[in-house]
Amino acid sequence: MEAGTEFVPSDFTRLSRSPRPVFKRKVYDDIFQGRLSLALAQVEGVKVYRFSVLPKGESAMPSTHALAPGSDIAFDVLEGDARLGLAKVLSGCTFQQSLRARFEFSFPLAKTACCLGLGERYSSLNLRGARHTLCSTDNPNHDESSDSLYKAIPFSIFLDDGLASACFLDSSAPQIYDLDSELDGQVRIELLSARGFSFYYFDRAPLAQIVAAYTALTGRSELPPRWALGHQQSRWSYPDAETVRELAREFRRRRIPCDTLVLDIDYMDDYRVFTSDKGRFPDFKGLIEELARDNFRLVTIVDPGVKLDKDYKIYQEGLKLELFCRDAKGEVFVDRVWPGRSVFPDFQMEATRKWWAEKLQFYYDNGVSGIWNDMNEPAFFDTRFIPVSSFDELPETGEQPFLQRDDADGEPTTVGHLEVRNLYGSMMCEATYNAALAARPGERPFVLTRSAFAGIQRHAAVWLGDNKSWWEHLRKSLPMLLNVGLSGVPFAGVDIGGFGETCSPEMLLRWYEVGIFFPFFRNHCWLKGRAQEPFAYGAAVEEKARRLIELRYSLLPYISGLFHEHRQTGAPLMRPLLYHYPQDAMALNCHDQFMFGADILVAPVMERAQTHRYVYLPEAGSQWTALAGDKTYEGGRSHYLDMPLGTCPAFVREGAILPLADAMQSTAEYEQAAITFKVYGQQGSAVFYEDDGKSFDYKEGGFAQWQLAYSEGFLSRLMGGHYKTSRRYFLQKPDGSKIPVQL
Ligand code: MIG
Repeated sequence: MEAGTEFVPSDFTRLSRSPRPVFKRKVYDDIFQGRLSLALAQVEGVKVYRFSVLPKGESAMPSTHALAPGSDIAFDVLEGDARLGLAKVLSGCTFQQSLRARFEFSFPLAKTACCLGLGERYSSLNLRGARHTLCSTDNPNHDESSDSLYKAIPFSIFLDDGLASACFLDSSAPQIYDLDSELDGQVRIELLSARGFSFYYFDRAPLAQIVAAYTALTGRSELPPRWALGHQQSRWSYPDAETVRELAREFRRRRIPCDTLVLDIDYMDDYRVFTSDKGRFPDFKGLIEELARDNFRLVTIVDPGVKLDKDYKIYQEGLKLELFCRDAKGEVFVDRVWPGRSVFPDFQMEATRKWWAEKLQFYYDNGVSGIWNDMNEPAFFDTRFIPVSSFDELPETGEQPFLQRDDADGEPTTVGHLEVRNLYGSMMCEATYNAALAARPGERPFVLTRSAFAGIQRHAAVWLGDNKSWWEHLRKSLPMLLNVGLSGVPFAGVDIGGFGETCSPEMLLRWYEVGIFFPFFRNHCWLKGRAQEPFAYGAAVEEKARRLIELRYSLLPYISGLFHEHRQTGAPLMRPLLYHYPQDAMALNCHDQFMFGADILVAPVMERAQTHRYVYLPEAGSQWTALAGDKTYEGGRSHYLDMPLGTCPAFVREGAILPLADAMQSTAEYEQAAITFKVYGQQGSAVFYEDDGKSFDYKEGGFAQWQLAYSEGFLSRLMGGHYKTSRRYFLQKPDGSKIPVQL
């Protein structure tokens, strides 16, 4: 499971490393002979150019499933030479096919441009000055040498002088982005593939508009079920029913809000997916019912590896239906993962996805609320991948670790695994999402995934895998999540407290201080370290953690509004400061703070034994108010602030009105909770959104969207929808007084 170690089959070593030291970048001639075309569409006011490449011998453009079905964006084919056309719109861009399975793009990068996006990168916010490889990899060691991680999202953004442009290279094959690592002012993109692909260029526009256009193309997240926005508690593993019951009791007894308990791999019978262990979970369904009575949801992990066991029904079925990946000799591909020797569903085929979705009914029949897809890069214990960045080109199909069959366009064609590896996780999630829809028609699914390709936001939330209980990983979670968000994925988080190693009480609190602003809000860790639940470190820590988690619940009306905003505009919830303040030089270089929506700025402490920090608040002439405590600060400068343990490191923009819910133990109490509209500054305005938090009725008017305004008095105007609640609403005026209001 270590990344970057050597590889099988032995043939591959031939391709792995150059025998001589290399002093120069290899330069290739162009050998391209296929078909090119350039087309243009206006998407969200952005000019989007599509440069399509069909190499000689390829008959059709393969589908990567990245584009949202039914997004019906019409591209007009542009006359003339496509290459020259591309060089004109993306000025100075060259394109060539260098080898049978290698394509290259290169274009100049403005001196001051900041590079963003590319999904999950172990990097600070600006990705410039490095090479970034996109090839889904289970790398449990996230450090400075990390390159590929679990996700591969080929959407790169270049921000310069207040405007952004972007590229989306829609291919599921490995890609390497060299973002001026040679300091020669060039972006070089290598695509290691022999198949056709499309390269989209988004012409200069404000960053928010670029993200809007990209998500118009690849889709946006539907609204998540409300419970999934609450606090989730996980561990590898809570091993038996009694532990789970006790965990639930502890949360309620201590009045620490929590919605969801998560079962990791040990709930299964010897790691066989679609089973539960009869000994440790004698009444799986009964346990879930019991938890539900106490307003807990249960999420279970599902891995793709199917145990190779001739007496196991799932294995027998998949074998008979020929749904598992096979090697070049036609043998079913076998590798070890948690169940021991295992086989791997070929999710590239629709038949496999349908079958998997049917099998997933096991969980829904038992009352499970959401599915957590792990190990879906896919990860193997034995097969080691040489970093693809050391390949000159993609190995021939027959030389790849195994083959897959692609039936996106009808008759299945055989394709080497590496051509579609980056899609494996996303295809598993598509199956899972559809399974949830089938099992619970009309209910919003919750799917969580580790591996993902462009467009994943349509089917799943993501978390960033095996971080560690390190201060550096707490710090890195900000820029990493920010780039994930800009890559179209709003519902994202990292393991609070850190997954590996051992968390300290101080670290847990600091992580919760910022974690309450992660869209996906889950505490998770392995079994080896110390327990990491919010009550694991004594009364003083518990009290502070409780207050922070309570604050998360009070923000739920605001958070629901942000998801609604994402659906309308593609905006992520966590945004770099430059998203809202692109002309502010301080904002441009800031990766230890972020905006949570347009109204809240978060500036957490992420160092051990640190009780103060500089907080930069943008916009001279405006005023910011601490979300907790109500102290005010001037905008347009930095402040050196006292931030003791347990602090809420958030500041609210002047002119905002935040909808804040009364405290609750779980989202089951949400509909009864009163909401207070709190005005920040002497006057304010806001859009307030609400719906039932569980169905898709919002697509047919089952929501209410209000325009709120306060100057001397309070005004509300219904802008859309007809959803009504019986809850009470209050207004908290600038002087602190609170009065009931009607919507
Ligand atoms: O090889 O299921 O990232 O969250 O607890 C480790 C056990 C497999 C990796 C996931 C982690 C999960 C763990 N999994």
